[in-house]
Amino acid sequence: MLSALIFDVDGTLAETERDGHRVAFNATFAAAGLAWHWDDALYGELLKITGGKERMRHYWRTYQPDSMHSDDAEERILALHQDKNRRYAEIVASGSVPLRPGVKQLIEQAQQANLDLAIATTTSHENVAALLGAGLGPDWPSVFPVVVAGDDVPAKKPAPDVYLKALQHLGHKPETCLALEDSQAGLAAALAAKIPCVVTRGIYTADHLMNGALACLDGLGDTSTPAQGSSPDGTWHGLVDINQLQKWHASIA
Ligand code: XBP
Ligand code: MG
Repeated sequence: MLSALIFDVDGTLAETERDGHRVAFNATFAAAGLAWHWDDALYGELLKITGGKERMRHYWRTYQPDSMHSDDAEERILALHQDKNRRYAEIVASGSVPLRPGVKQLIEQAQQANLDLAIATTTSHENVAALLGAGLGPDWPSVFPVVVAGDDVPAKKPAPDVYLKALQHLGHKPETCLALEDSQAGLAAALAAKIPCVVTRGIYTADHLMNGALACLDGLGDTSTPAQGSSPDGTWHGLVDINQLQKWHASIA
């Protein structure tokens, strides 16, 4: 029986990457006097590297090795990341990065069904607080009592670490939970922790291979725009609500 939903954050709860993190990274680079600019297409490539600090390190080494000295690069990357997160928090607090359609409703339905709710993300606690504060209001920590962030564990997604730690906090077996993810790396992380996973593809993950997903859809859907994709029942379209997730989950028990 389904006992908990474990949500990814970036791309799953909201389309935070293109209009949130990316915009904040670029503003940070400009303010720091770095001639770095991540356009939409390049950012899609760079997302293969999970984690903002890791992404900047990779970009510096691969694309702009002469732009920083190795002696103080690590220190600068940490400072850039802090500034990026401050700017990201301002962007999401302005309300310009809303929760994806159906997310708030699904969370409310899961609460009514007495399911536990958790977050397993690559991003930081501060960024989760900024997004959920704006999307769910100040009481969001009572909605998500378990939040595991990238820097809480040795390895970020696609490693299973954040999911394994979330399972520990929840006290549930992996097969009784369901992960919600938007990306190949997130799906791989959930499956490596043996948690069944429903994927809602996003802007940057429309062409990711999603082998092993319990269902793979283009979103949760809403009353005017049903979700479409594949499910245990074959090609599927409709609204992904808690009853549907419970049915899909029961089909693999
Ligand atoms: C997605 C990520 C993150 C964000 C930026 O995380 O890879 O790195 O792009 O966040 P998820 P930080 O989908 O698991 O939520 O800069 O805080 O790393
Ligand atoms: Mg994601």
